Amino acid sequence: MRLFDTRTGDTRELIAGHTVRLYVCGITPYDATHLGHANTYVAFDLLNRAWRNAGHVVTYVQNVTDVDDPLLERAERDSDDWVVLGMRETALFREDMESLRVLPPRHYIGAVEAMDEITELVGKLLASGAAYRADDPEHPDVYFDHTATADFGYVSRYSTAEMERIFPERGGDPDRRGKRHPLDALLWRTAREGEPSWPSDLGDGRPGWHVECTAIALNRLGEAFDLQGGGSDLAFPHHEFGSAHGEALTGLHPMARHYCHAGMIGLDGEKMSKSKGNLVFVSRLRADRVDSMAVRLALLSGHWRTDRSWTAELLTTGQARLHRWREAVALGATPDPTELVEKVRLHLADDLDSPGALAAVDAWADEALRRPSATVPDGGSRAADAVDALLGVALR
Ligand code: 5CA
Ligand code: ZN
Repeated sequence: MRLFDTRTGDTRELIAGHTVRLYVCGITPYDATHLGHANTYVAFDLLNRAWRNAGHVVTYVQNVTDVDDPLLERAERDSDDWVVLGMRETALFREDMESLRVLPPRHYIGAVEAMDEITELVGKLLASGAAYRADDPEHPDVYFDHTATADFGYVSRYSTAEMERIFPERGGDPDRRGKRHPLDALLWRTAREGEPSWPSDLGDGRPGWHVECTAIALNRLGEAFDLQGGGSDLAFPHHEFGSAHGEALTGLHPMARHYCHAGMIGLDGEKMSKSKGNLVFVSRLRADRVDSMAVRLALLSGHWRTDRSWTAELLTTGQARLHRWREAVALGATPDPTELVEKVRLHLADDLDSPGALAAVDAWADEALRRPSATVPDGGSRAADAVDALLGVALR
């Protein structure tokens, strides 16, 4: 399996043992799953399927950021209970993923249920000197000193200027008083009036965002796990700090062997994001009786790392493709799919080249629908099984 690695900036062989240890960042459940989220999970699902198909056992871990500022703010805005909001959106996410045939992770862990793991990790970072208390007697929050590990910035490979620009846009608090450096990231926020908090040796409070993933990943996958994944907006600061936390804890550099980031999906040219409100929800499409397999094919028609837009045309093309593939499979007797299956495997092993894999199935379906003389009786069902196993598209 060759995959592009954000950290090294090149496409390289990912040499995995029999068991592959995969961590993909989960949702912050304050709103429904849009096609941007879906694209990221479908991309890593493709990887999961390619590994399994090659005989690996994949230990897949994913978190749910079920307590964080965006969730609390949305609950406040809508006079909703943040716990109920999180539960509702998490349940909807799981339904959406199931409809898209995204294989569920082995461990699906919320920040709240991992609270003890998180506080233990923060305690260790404080004890080692990688973390410190903000110089603020009223709220002595715990921060991670971003200079605690050598070579900070190696995941995203952003310059200091870029990091300083992006940090406040993605949850960072450069102007918080009492910090050693503007770029330092929150590990533990001491209790505030009206906010949820948990008792701990650190004092009552709640966790910062990055440390949640470090604790959940390391405690289930162990040191130097194979791959940390998410959308490209997570490279910095989230994975940068997550890796630095892990490195400060274990002394191993880097925390994960590969860092992979899926491209951003926009709507008609603009990044799809909750704050812009230009969202297409998976659940909306489902409610409109759109076949989720066509949605999956529409997402897979672009390369996983490429930023791209969702358009009505993309979906129409996905629907037409699905129809054609199903017609071919329904013939029963079709051209021998052996070569097709091998081609799809090779395309996936080549940095998850889904457009190449789709084109190979297209060619096979075209040939089948021309009704050639050389066919095998079980061709259709064998092709359907392979397309389902490797691409997650059900054709029957
Ligand atoms: N809970 C954190 C990760 S620990 C979080 O980022 N949650 S999220 O709900 O905001 O995003 C979930 C996943 O969807 C992340 O991997 C994120 O990178 C990805 N994502 C968000 N917006 C888009 C988009 N427009 N296109 C592609 N992926 C996206
Ligand atoms: Zn995460």
